[in-house]
Amino acid sequence: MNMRPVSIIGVPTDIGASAIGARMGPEALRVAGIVEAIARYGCPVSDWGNVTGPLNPQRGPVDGFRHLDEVAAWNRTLHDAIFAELEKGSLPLMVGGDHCLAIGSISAVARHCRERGHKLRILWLDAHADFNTSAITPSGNIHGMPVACLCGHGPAELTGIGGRTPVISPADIRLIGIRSVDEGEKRFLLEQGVEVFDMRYIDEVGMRRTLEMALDGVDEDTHLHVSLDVDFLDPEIAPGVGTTVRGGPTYREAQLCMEMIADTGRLGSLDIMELNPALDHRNMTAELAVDLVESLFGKSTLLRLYQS
Ligand code: 4U7
Ligand code: MN
Ligand code: MN
Ligand code: MN
Repeated sequence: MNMRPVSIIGVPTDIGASAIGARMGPEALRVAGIVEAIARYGCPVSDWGNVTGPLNPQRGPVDGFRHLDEVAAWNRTLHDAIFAELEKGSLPLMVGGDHCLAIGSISAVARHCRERGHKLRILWLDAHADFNTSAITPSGNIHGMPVACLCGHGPAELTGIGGRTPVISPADIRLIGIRSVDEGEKRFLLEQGVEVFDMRYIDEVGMRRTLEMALDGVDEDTHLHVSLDVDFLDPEIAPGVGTTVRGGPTYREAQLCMEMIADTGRLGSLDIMELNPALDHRNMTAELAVDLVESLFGKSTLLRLYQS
């Protein structure tokens, strides 16, 4: 179980998305009790409030990107905030905010791993692959591009944050829960050899085997980063997101996923992204996200102690 102090950093923006509202995600997660939920399992936790950045001007795409300058500004700020937490020995928990912000958080994590000689494994839990580039994006929204940017495919403002391009190699990341991929994106994923555990795979082999595969090779030198896009979850249980896609993991499948991650004891950093309270019902999606976070920090551990 994690015993590193958890540092919560809110990032109130929807600068990389079409639907606005994810800017309210950090507050909705606080209202749902994210701080208390982590503290309940004995983890020291501090809430550092929100970082700040440019407003969302809601402009159209320019050369295949919407809001490139603003996205870069948010991500630079975030990189610095998260890198500082990692250096202190904390486990940074970024609460978003749209998913373009994972460029900043993962750039910090990758730099930390590089400097400390840790191996890095990223689990990207999402309905989407987020592997578009300006040449193939159907929307220009940068929340559909962070995995590509991290792998070095994107504008220099986004691929070089943290001092090295590419930030990660495709071998560092596993995409899980995927069920909506654009045509060009599909080809590019295959070409780059990104490992994708799509919903068909989860249906056929189950969440348990999927996680065993995705965590294969994780050892005591590995820093495990989890980037949870809340649209990973089935929209029946998680309606509060801008880009719902039917056919996602059920409540128990999602819990099992978190429990298996907790069991590794290697969780080093976490993003909870894309929650859009404007589209939610009575904060139910925020409460579900908090429930899943509890599992990541050891909720089921006590039950397992009784069993053994
Ligand atoms: B998210 C999309 F076209 N692929 O690029 C795009 F379907 O962070 C959606 O996973 C991206 O929520 C969704 O705009 C980004 C679209
Ligand atoms: Mn998504
Ligand atoms: Mn995403
Ligand atoms: Mn989304």
